[in-house]
Amino acid sequence: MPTALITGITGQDGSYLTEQLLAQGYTVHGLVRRTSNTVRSRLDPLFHNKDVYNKSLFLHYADLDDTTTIRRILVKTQPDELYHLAGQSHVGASFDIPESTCQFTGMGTLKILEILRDLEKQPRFLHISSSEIFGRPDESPQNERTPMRPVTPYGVAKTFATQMVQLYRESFGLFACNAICYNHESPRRGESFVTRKITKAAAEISLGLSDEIVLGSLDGRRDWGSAPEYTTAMHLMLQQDTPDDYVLATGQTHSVEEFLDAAFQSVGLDYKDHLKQNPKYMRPAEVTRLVGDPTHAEKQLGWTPATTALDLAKQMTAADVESLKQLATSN
Ligand code: G4F
Repeated sequence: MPTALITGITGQDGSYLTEQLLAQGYTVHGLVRRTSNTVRSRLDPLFHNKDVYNKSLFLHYADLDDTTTIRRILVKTQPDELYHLAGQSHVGASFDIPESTCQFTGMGTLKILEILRDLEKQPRFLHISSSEIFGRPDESPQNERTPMRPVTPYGVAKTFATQMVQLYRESFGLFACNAICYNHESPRRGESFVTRKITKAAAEISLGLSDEIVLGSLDGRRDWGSAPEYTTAMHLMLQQDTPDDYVLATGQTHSVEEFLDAAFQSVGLDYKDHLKQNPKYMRPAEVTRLVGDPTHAEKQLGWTPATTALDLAKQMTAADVESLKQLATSN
């Protein structure tokens, strides 16, 4: 059975992809950062499963700038597929930490491509790119041929990485693909992203644990889809005969305000009774008109996004209510 290596395995996408690959009989290796905090909550069920951990799932310590260690792990594990999900992924934070964002998100990808170039057995490679590469595009919806016009440090770093993947595919013949992902969410989304921040606050307020939510601008519109649906498509990209880039999106946008309203309404609340706004959550520049055209993924991969943003608002709020209730009974 095939072997996969995943960078960013402890994240939202990494955890869903790991579950999907293990269910298909893969052996999965994951790179994790060495920190004193060993909590990896999204992987906990697999990590504590004696039939899985160190049988078909293995974790290895390596930072993205530690090329010697990454090369050693690649030579030792000989993966058939390499999913590169790791990197600083918070757009707002990238304005505060542009250097490390470019170092990990941009240069981190180039460093892996350079290692792959020298390997005898080259795995198929998938880079998780982002709609942020389009920034303020001239056309809507965007597809794989839309010119890149990033307006955030994160978007610039992702543009560099995306173009390097294309260059290594075209110049060095690597089987290297970009999954150009629009926002994709789930109950496992990090709590600093707006969707999860909203659904967690709605759940807390509905249970009487808090009374307010503090946000930045509500005007931004996003093409929000479901994370496990997007990781399914990521796997399909590496099963094709030839490498290519694919936009993963729903083709529909909603404003932050619409998502907020749907989440609060799902637990019988009016967000206007609880909202405060703070400029600290507003960004020096915002992307505009970002909405993806997933036609290429639909035709080539047979992939269709099924979950809408408003479904996600309800599902994620219900999951947050459930986990808060469980926490209360376990304490
Ligand atoms: O949830 P967000 O932080 O997501 P953003 O910036 O679109 O980035 C996410 O999606 C990209 C595309 O897939 C990824 F490349 C990237 O890695 C990440 O996963 O913000 C969404 C919107 C923005 O308009 C922001 O200004 O929500 C607005 N917002 C309003 N108040 C807030 C807040 N965003 C955050 N994070 N926190 C707030 O309090």
